Amino acid sequence: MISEGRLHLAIQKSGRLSDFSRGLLRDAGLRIQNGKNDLTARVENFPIDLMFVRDDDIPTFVSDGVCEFGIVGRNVLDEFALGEAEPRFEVVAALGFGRCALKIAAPERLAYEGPQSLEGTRIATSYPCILQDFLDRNGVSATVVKMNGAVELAPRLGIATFICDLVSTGATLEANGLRPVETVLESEAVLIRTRKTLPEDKADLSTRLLSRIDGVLATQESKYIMLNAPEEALDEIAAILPGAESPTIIPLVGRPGHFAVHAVCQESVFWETLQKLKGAGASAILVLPIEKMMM
Ligand code: PRT
Ligand code: ZN
Repeated sequence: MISEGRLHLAIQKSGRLSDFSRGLLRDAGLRIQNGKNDLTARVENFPIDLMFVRDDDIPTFVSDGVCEFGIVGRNVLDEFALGEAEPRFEVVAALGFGRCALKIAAPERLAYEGPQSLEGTRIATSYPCILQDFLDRNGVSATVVKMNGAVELAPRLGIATFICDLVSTGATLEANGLRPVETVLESEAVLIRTRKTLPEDKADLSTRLLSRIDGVLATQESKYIMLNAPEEALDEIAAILPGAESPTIIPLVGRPGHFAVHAVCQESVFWETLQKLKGAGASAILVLPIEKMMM
């Protein structure tokens, strides 16, 4: 199953991160073959094999070097890492999807005045290590009750007073008469790499893969801006362009003293930015998406 000379990347088989993980790899130009089995797939145009697994197994696979790379939520990764003497993986990129927060929640009517309100209570969670670490850092002693799912039911079942669970919209908490009182961890999907030393050919492939993924992440935020402006406005306009280095300035034919300004902006371009550019003297402002970028 593990082929020599190819990289191995573990992604979630099915769940909240699967489609986004596949989407990211597709945007990085990887053509994923539909394999004969549903555990692995070959990438046609890059020497990499994908492994489809439970998200909880991804940190182990990458730490052991079974897979050189993996995509997993920071919540799952931190829970794993807290149980390890030394991390055997490193986070190489935050991917901007799978965003959620691990929060402590309390029954709506229960008074909460900060972490000291947790003293001596029972808290149900699927993230016992992260929660224990939070309690230790806050000098609180409480009983951590490990549950593998349906954590939000714990207060109603009388298993615990508080819960510590992932929240994205907050609808689940609300539906169960709970309200968030503490944020323990902000999470999103991350790309991780094994710390095991790779042979030279695989190290080169890793660099190529990372450069493609960095390119995709950079283009998600980046925009190409084109505008026209009189010479006296150029300095002010250059200062407004968000995250743009050295814009290209081209003289406009037939309009002496007027220039076209082209720039790659590496931060979000909002309507407010366009209004400021116009106020500074810019006209014919165009904002274009960038399809590919390699720095
Ligand atoms: O089968 P496998 O073990 O691979 O999947 P899984 O069931 O363990 O994980 P999955 O697919 O549910 O989630 C994968 C990852 O998505 C998580 O580890 C997080 O990093 C991320 N993620 C983002 C979330 C959420 N948002 C999320 N809202 N994971 C879970 N939830 C759950 C939460 O536990 C709660 O039950 O959604 C509910 C709350 O959602 P809201 O919108 O009502 O607040
Ligand atoms: Zn899981």
